[in-house]
Parts: sequence; C-alpha cells; structure tokens
Amino acid sequence: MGVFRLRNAKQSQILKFNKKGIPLVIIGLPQGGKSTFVKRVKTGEFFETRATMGMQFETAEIGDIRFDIFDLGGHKSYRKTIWQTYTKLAYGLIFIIDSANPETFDLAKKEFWRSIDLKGDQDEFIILFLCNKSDLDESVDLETIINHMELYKLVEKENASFQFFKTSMKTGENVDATLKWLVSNTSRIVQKRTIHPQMFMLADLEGFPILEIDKMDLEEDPSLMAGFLSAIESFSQKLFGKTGILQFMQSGDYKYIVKTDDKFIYSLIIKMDECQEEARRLIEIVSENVYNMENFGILEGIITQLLNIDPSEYVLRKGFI
Ligand SMILES: Nc1nc2c(ncn2[C@@H]2O[C@H](COP(=O)(O)OP(=O)(O)O)[C@@H](O)[C@H]2O)c(=O)[nH]1
Ligand SMILES: [Mg+2]
Repeated sequence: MGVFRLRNAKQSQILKFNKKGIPLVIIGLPQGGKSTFVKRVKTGEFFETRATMGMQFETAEIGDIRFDIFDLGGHKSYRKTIWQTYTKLAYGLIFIIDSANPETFDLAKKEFWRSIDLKGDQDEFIILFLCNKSDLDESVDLETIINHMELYKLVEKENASFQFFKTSMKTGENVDATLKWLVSNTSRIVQKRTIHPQMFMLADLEGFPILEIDKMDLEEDPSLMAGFLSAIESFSQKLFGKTGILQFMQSGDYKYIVKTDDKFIYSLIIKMDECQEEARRLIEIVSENVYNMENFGILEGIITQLLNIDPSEYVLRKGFI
C-alpha cells in the first residue's frame, strides 16, 4: 500500500500483474471512501484513514481477490495510462462516490462512464456502484443518484452485471450485502473469464521460437507461426514505433494476442469465444516473469503454471536461446 510517486518510476515497475488473484479495481474521486472500504473489508471495522492528496494507487489482497485502488481526479496523462490498463484487465469495477457531496457528482459521472467505456462490449465483467457515507444527513438518496448519473443506462451493457448500494463504511450499512454480492458475482465471472490457451509462444525479436506450447489437438507449423509473429512485430513497430505494446487480431476461429518488449515476443492464441482481456492479463503476467529471467531451465514450468495449463494436454517445444 502507499502513494506512488512520480520520481523515475518506470511504468513497468508500477504495473504489477505477477500476483495471483482476481483483479478488481476500486475507482472514484478522492475522499469517497475507497481506502476505508478496503480497511473495513479487511478488518470488519471502521478506521479513520489518512487523507491523501492527489492521485493514489493502492493494492490490497483479500482472500482470492486482489483490489487495485485508484483515486481519480486531477490525474496526469501517464498515470491515466496505468489506471486504464488495470481497468481494462480487471474482472470488475467498484465505483465509490461520496453521496453527501453532490458537488462532485458531475465529475464522478464523467469518470464513471469513462471507465465503463474502457471495458468494451465483449468480455463479461461486474460493476458495483457504492453511494457511500449514507450515515451523513446530507446524503442524497439512491434514486436521485441513479438518475443523475444515468445509471439506468447500464441495462444496455449486456456484458456487465451491476448493482447499486447505499453504504456507510462508518456504520457498516450494507457492507455485508455488498460483499455478498461481490463474492457471488465474482465467482461467476471467474468461470466466464477462464481461458484455455490454444498456443503460447515465446520468441526472440526476430520471431525465432524459444518456447512453444501447443494444445495437443492443434497442428501448427512452428516456422509458419514464427513468420506470422515477426510480421505482427514489424507491423506493430511501424504502427507505434515502440515495443511494450499489446497487439490483437482475429483470424478464423482464433484470437491472437501478441506483446513485444525489448527482448521477446509473447503470443497467445485463444478460441474466438474466449475472454480477450483475460488473455491480455495472462500475457502481461507472463512477460513480467520472463523479462528478467536469467535461468531458462525452469521456463516451461513457470509458464505452464502462470497460464494455468495442464502439461499433459499440451505439446512443448523448446528452441535455442
Ligand atoms: N461519515 C462517513 N465518513 C466516511 C465514510 N467512509 C469514509 N469516510 C471518511 O471519508 C474520508 C475519506 O475516506 P477514504 O477512504 O480515505 O477515501 P478515498 O480517497 O476514496 O480512499 C475519511 O475521513 C473517512 O473516514 C462513511 O461511510 N461515512
Ligand atoms: Mg484512499
């Protein structure tokens, strides 16, 4: 936990996907009660939090759930990139507003819908909207907030399950109901987002395969695949002139997700109906683990574990390093 500082922090040091857990992002304007919520979930009690000015990023693990917490408002563009990446890859969004501070509603509304837009309309996710500080006299009622924020429009979002609650992290009102909803909907979403990679390949920047893991029943020519990957790489370089980006394409019955950094090309193939965001998340996790690896002796063990695959169902091929 802690405030992250500008300093010279590279984005790669901030983006930590290597932890196991179900990622949920908690977002909202500063002072809504995000940190207090996490504290209450962790301890079952209300604790006064230390107010933090400006952008704050925290992460907390509670059971199988990892919460990535963002204060919005006044964030600079590069910070926005981090928030966007997490929001895109998360299984769900918890948006917290201070229901007793109507002056913030317009900005909160803008940030809320911006987050929802990031989720696209394909992959299943959950939205939990908490109108917090219900204990205060000035707290605006739920219906007024739903109308003001146009939350009823969420019914059009077919890939989202959503719920609104009035909560008080201070008195504990609806905290149990919130958590109950969160737990049951999170476990449902985990099933929907599980992917079964058809192929994973780690290659050098020329597209030469270092490790390839293929589903048993998938016949792929490795040299064809390498050519395919280097084509994608040169395409991405031309398009963005830099590495460290994710590429995505669809072809036939499959989706191809490719990431390049300044050492390797990582690529994952999943079936068309599987969750693309989850594939992106896994590829981020793999790349964070492989990038700094010095000994490749345990490479396939690490990767099969990270990708959650049963080695007996896959063919592994190793190239030269
Ligand atoms: N009255 C009241 N105060 C709350 C509630 N939740 C949080 N607060 C207070 O609101 C302030 C901001 O909370 P915090 O969790 O730090 O907000 P964050 O910026 O969203 O993380 C703190 O002083 C909290 O004690 C609540 O439900 N009711
Ligand atoms: Mg906070």
